[in-house]
Amino acid sequence: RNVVFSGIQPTGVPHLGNYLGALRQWKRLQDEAQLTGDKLLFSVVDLHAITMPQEAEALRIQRREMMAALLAIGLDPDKSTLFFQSSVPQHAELMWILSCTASMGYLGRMTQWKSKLQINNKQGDLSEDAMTKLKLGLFSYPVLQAADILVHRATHVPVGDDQRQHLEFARECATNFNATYKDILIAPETVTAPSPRVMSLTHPHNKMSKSTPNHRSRILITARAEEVRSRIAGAVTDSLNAVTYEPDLRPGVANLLELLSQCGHSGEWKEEASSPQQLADRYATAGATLKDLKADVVAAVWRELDGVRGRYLDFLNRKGGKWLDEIEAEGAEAARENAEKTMRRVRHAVGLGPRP
Ligand code: AQP
Repeated sequence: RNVVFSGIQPTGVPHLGNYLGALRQWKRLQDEAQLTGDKLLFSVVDLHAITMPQEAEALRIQRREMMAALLAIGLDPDKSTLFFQSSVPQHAELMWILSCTASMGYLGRMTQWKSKLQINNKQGDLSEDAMTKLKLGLFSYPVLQAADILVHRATHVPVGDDQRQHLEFARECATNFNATYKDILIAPETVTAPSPRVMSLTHPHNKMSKSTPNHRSRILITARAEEVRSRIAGAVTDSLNAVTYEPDLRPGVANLLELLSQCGHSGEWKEEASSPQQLADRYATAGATLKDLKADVVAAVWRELDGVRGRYLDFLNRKGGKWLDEIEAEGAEAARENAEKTMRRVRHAVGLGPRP
């Protein structure tokens, strides 16, 4: 039986990039699990969120908002185990054990901490000042991510393309542990969504991100119809008022075509054209303008998001907020039970606990 695990940081309400890159896939896997019998665990990874500065009260709220958002896109607590990472202490415990066989050299080559600290040189060479700014938690983030996955004996991890490197590292952690102690941990497979990286609407060379200050750069999955329209209308393109698919030369237009391709358009030629290139060819043949393209993108994105906001607000406020707490508590209990099974074997293998 496959075990699927994935996580999302409670650093804000998810956006279209999170949704198309990861969450939509989680929902699809949940639907398929009715046939496959796969076990599914999805976590709001709050311990990861504090690798960057967070205001305590804001984080407390954002954890709940993220849980409500996961439920609003259709994750069902009867079918998937949904929980806060910090409710399951086995994640942090395994992280420590993995840290003792993880290579600093390997972690040093990871790109995420460099991009968060805006270190651009390839080797990631650090000045003394940067060394002070680089916190141990941010540097060792991939070890915790590996523990999240390995503690649940996940076989498949659906993530966005940007997480490939971390998944490779998680496999390395499993191999190191198994070679040092005992063959217990499972090296998981990465499942990337067919969606490539969704780019920022204001800076289409950067990925769409929750924590970028400019709100106009993203569309939240809880957006109202009017917000979707105004964000797409304001999306940065260029001065050529025709549709072509040239990701390097015209990243803004390419991003819109990718979004349309992902969300599916409803034009009469929808059977024949679905890839961004095919869509661009159709628009070019029809002599369409960027305004025409944008109108179709608005409609397509709205078809995906219609209804999410209503469900999100309902879940956040049900039983004065208590309903969400109950759902999380049940999920956390199931996740702790699952993780503890692995940890008993791990503790024994390392010499920290009795035979399970
Ligand atoms: N722009 C994106 N396109 C496609 N997939 C994306 N993901 C994130 N941004 C895009 C995928 O969403 C999942 C959850 O991401 P995360 O919350 O763990 O953190 P992140 O990748 O760092 O996402 P953000 O939105 O950019 O958050 P902040 O601003 O907090 O760093 C992952 O599977 C990721 O691949």
